[in-house]
Amino acid sequence: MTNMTKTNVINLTDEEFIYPGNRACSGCGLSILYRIGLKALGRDCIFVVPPSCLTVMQGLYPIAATQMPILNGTFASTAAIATGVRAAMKRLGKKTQVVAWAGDGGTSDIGIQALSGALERNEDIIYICYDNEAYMNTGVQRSGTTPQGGLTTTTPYGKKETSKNVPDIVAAHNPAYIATCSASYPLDFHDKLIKAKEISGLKYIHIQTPCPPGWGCDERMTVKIGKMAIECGLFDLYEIEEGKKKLSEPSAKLLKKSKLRPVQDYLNMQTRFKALSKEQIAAMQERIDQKWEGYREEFAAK
Ligand SMILES: Cc1ncc(C[n+]2csc(CCOP(=O)(O)OP(=O)(O)O)c2C)c(N)n1
Ligand code: SF4
Ligand SMILES: [Mg+2]
Repeated sequence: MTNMTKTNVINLTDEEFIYPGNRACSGCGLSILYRIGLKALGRDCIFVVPPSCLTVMQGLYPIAATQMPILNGTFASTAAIATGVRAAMKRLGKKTQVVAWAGDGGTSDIGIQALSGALERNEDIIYICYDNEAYMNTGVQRSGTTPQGGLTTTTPYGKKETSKNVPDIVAAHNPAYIATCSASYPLDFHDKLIKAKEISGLKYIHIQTPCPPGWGCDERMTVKIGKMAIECGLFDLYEIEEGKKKLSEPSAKLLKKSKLRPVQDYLNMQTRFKALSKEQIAAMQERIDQKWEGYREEFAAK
């Protein structure tokens, strides 16, 4: 975001787009994102949302929490519905932003074919995946993005498989814009949305979203855990435009450090990782170290 003023708590609009009081758990990372994200999107937008914690948070007419129109669809068709709504808006000569906003289950597993199609056609929509790393709304079942070793009700001894890297899958389609975000940096998310609104074609935003009941942590630790994921180099904030990847500030500043915080600090904050063995944690640390060695070579000279 080089050509625009960064948003801070002083210049962030006071206007609210959700009514106070909703059904999110206290400490929900999604509720932080939703409130701030709507401030960036503004009133001229329509949401397309599959079953998820977000549908519960938004509520049902006539007591919906959100002030903008929302279409609730089936899991498999989120990106397809958004495509159709955007085409209708275009036919009416309207610039209305169409925003598909889905969970990790709805994106990485059940909705991936419609998303892949929309990506390939480079549809003019914003697609947001808030990744709380499991099917939370139905009681914490494993999803494609649940980390290896993570405890869920369907992986009671820890998930065996590695997680899908959804931004990488999306990047293989070469859409107009990709960004990763964190619920712990809502203003970074805000400004990436402002930028996405100005770009035509498909804009994909993937957000790591701590969830206290699903991750097994105290409600007041949400923001700290999200920040820790970045500080230990596990989850990285970046943008990809025209095929070029650029680290965003919270991650870019880590390039100057020769050693990052150990991933163990992040894992210790959540009971979902208590089944991990020492060997699994060492392997995880090794993968992070290798990734950052690559980043230092790739970005340090620029
Ligand atoms: C086809 C279909 N399968 C299962 C469900 C039940 N269901 C509703 S919400 C949900 C969990 C969604 O998980 P995710 O997309 O990660 O969103 P989260 O609940 O974590 O916010 C499931 C499985 C459904 N509504 N439709
Ligand atoms: S289960 Fe997690 S994502 Fe869902 S409302 Fe509660 S804290 Fe938020
Ligand atoms: Mg989820």
